[in-house]
Amino acid sequence: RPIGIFDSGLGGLTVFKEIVSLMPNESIVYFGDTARIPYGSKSKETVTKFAMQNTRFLLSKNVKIVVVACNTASAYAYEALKAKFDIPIVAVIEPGAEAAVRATKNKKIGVIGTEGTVASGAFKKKILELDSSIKVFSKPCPLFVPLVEEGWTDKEVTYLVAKEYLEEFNEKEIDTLVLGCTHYPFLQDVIKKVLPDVMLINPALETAKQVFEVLKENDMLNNSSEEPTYYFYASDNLKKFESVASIFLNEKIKCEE
Ligand code: DGN
Repeated sequence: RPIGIFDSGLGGLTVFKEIVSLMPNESIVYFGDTARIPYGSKSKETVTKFAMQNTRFLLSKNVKIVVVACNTASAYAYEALKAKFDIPIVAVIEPGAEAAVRATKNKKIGVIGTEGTVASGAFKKKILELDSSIKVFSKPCPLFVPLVEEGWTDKEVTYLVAKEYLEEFNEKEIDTLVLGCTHYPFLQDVIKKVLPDVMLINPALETAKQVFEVLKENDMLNNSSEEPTYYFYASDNLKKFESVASIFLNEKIKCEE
């Protein structure tokens, strides 16, 4: 049975990529909710409803685990999904928070994400649960998602926006910053220019490691030598999904509705 992944759109392909590189035997079904992106500015109730529907869709494809690759959906709906569905569910918040706590030396961590993710306080809560002596500074950076979607990852305007959002973290003297939104790892170079001495945490990589652990614990890893299959579904703009995903993954993909 395949691994199921969903995101509000294309950004969760960062998680897809990390899972493929860590578990090359595993088949994957990916769903991008391109008809309803962005999740970042919607309410908890709405995002939770979408997350439930997306999970049911993946279950209809017979997946063995559901990976919530969207930070906003993880922040708002992870508990509800766990309570509702009788299948392992992994979300991006917990692994990202754990990696940040391991990385910080001066116990000052910054968290950036969508308005929804920051308003939920999910990263902060998880970090403080792990170490209550840590200081957490959170900031929503809503303009980052459209800049990445536009492909403007190395434009001057993106640097200026990053400077405006992030310069305050230099005064706060954080040594670690959680890139708490699927799109932000694409801006690592620009963010590094504003915060050169800060360690950047990409939750996608940590999430892939957690998926591996959960599958292993449940004896669900695929041990057969059959070629894995990858299926991509999107709820709108299939052609755009295909072209951007093909560039991003370095191979041609087909996407179904
Ligand atoms: N995937 C969303 C997240 O990680 O929060 C970002 C895109 C969005 O829905 N705004």
